[in-house]
Amino acid sequence: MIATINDTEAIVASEKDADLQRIGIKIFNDERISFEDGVTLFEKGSLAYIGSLANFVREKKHGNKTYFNRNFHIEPTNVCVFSCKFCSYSRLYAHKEEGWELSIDQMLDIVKSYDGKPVTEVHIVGGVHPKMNLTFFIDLLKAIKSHRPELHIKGFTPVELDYMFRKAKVSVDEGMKLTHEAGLDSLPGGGAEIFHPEVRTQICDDKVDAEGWLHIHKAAHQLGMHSNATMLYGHIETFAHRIDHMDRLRNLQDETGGFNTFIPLKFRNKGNDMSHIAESSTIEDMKLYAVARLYLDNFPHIKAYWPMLGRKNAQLTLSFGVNDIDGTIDDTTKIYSMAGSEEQSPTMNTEQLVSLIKQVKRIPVERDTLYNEINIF
Ligand code: V47
Ligand code: SF4
Repeated sequence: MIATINDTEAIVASEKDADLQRIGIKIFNDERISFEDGVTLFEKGSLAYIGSLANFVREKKHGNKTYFNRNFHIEPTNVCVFSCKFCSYSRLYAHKEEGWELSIDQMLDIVKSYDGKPVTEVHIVGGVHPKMNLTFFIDLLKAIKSHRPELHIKGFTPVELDYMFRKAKVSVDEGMKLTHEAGLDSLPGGGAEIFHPEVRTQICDDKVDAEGWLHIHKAAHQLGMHSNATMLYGHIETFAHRIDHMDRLRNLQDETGGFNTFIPLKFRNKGNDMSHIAESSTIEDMKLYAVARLYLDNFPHIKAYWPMLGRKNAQLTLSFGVNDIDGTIDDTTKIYSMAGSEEQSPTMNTEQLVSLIKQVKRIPVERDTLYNEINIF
């Protein structure tokens, strides 16, 4: 149910803090909130207050609609030249016998196993293997497209792309053009972590930096491609680092309009070099989703990635600004089960996903990658 004028006045009146009231009025008047406002929401806002504001924005943009898509994942390898401290998934090249690496034929077999099934997207993301180069991935993209041309390929983070472009000695613009022409349709949101160098140098010092990440997404947008953006939160970052991250994304979105969705990723602490850091509470998770909805006024969608949050918490996010809960995912997705997610086998069929959304009185809508509506349930 969309909030009325009286509801919005009541929400602001329920708040005693003058700064929070002022921010609430800005939201209801459709005014952009500032960097300081974002930090204030984290520092002083109660879950009830910022949640109500975020739900107002969510319902104004999308009513009760909650999107999901039918997709599957391919993870070409978990061998990786980088050593992100939060990663439970990668195996250094020196220990590559402990990891996996798929050939083009093996990946094509995964695509073929979905023949006749109504999936609309394949999400390809993995480690950075020194032998899987630009030519290898161009051949993979072409092979998938020639087998199933209408399947949308969302693939490769700037971490993978930056490495393959540099090794092939092509510029970002050339590299993006080559991969796009070979069949890459859009970019997923991974590899963003926390942009601010005070955090990035501590948790993932050796991979592409913030400027490089944003440059690759900008180049993709300039070719007419869309993309997502993530933020890995709940470890050593401060509230200001979170807002800085969202601010850089909001600025690029003002320029290009190419982002579809923002996906907060909750740090999970099992089996990595940051296991001593406690995971964030559900209250903090919901606040993060709400502030993201309020700060990223130019992002159409906020997505909760349920394999990591768990089904119940993903359901809860739908009251805190989220309007998308990703897709029906094949159980080849290992990145989260290896980092301690509740969802050891992250598959949900469409019926289960639809009933999860209906249980909390929202309207399930199957979408394609670009949010064209396929089915309303
Ligand atoms: O960049 C790695 C994250 C990301 C951990 O665009 C971890 O639709 C939590 O970006 N705890 C890759 N997170 C996955 C990704 C993604 C997922 C779903 C949908 C989309 C999309 C993109 O996984 C990495 C990193 O931030 N990650 N380790 C961990 N221990
Ligand atoms: Fe490699 Fe990605 Fe893991 Fe970092 S998060 S070590 S880039 S697989």
